[in-house]
Amino acid sequence: MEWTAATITVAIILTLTLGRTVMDRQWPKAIGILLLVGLIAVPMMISRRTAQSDLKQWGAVEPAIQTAAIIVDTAFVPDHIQFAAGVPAKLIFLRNTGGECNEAIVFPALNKRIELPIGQRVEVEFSGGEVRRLDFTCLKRKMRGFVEFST
Ligand SMILES: [Cu+2]
Repeated sequence: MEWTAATITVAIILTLTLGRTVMDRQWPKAIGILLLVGLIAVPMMISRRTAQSDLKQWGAVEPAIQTAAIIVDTAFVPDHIQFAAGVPAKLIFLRNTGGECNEAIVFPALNKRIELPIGQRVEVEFSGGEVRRLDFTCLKRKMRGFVEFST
């Protein structure tokens, strides 16, 4: 249900009326109002859900995915990425032959180790819901980088 001025007004009136009937112990009236609300709200919610699944079927509500690539050499290039919070994100790591302990990277906060075979594209996906900064390092923690989700 959309929270337009009209639906908010109706909701306030119904809540006040319902409150009064409950205080006056007019139970049949209170039940009547609740049934009325159900009769209006349930079909609205069902039609809304149907509309959304139709949209999904047509690919219209597929979330956009932010992507960025990082070259892993003797350093991470670039060494930090900025993403918008609340949007799914994908980091693509591409490891060159440079560096000593780059066969994997670590995201300490996620307790995650990601193997980086030379010359292969490795994708790391984030739901991106929260505002946060995630650091990552090479295995000896000499090379450092981070990805930041901000508003
Ligand atoms: Cu290293």
